[in-house]
Amino acid sequence: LSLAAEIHILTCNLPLSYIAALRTQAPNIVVHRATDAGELGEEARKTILAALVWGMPPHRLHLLPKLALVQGMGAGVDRLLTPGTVPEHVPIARISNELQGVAMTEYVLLHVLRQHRSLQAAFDRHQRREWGGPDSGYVGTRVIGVMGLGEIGRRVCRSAAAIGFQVRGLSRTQKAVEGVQCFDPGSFDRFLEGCQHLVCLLPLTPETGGILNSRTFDRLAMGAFLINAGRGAHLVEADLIPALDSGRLGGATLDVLVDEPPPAGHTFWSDSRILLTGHSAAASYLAAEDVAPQIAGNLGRVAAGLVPRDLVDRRKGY
Ligand code: OXD
Repeated sequence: LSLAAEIHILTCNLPLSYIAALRTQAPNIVVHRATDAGELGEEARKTILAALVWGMPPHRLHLLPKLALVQGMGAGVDRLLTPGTVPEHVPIARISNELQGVAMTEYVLLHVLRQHRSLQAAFDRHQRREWGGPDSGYVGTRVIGVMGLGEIGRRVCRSAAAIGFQVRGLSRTQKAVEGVQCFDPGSFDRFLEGCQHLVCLLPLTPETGGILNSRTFDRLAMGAFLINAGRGAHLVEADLIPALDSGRLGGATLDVLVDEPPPAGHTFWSDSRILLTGHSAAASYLAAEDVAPQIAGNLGRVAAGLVPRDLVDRRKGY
């Protein structure tokens, strides 16, 4: 692949560490920074081949006649799929890295086990200098429902099953994962029925927005725990506190919210039944060096007129 040639890229906010890591693979990248493609001169606009994007992409990408790739820098691409954001003919790619699954597995197991073993109560007993603790119950009687069976979700499911949990998985199309009971949306209620932990790892699409709502919660076991590490808009925020108040939910760990960071006055900050983890679940291991080869590979491919890898399917929305 032609990584020796100059490759012009546009970004508004790519950290310098990423540029440096990319340069070790593609030494001749030329970086243009702008939040709006219209801020660039006519000549520069004509040279740009790819846009590298965290969160929202630069505006008016349609002004770039040679744009052949919009590379999202995370697993989720919902913001790139907002109509009018990336021109229809431009392929969108996302980051796909095994470490995302490793980090997410660690995150989900941490919080499921924390909930299962009532860790907060142990801290409280320690504070009171109280010895001993309750029997948490056999792990094999506990049911975890994982929504989303992509690469990350499947790894989470397999790891939870290996510890001994009963694991159910939900995906848009029926999947088969060893040791996991798999469901599709047609059997959503059966998937939810009696789950003690509900874990959302879904991509945000028109079908999945608001899926964590009171109707969903009502089908879980009494006192079930919620973990949302998908996108903030999966949760109907107004339904959470009532579900906690009624005892339907026993607690919630939320890595993502619609407004990030939430305002200081947001009720979720001050509710001890809720833990906010600040959109850190899967990012923890991924360094610039881990993603640079994938991005450089895609830059080389588009420079050579080839189709980039790890493409997003716009119809599916992920
Ligand atoms: C992602 C994220 O999409 O970190 O990868 O949210």
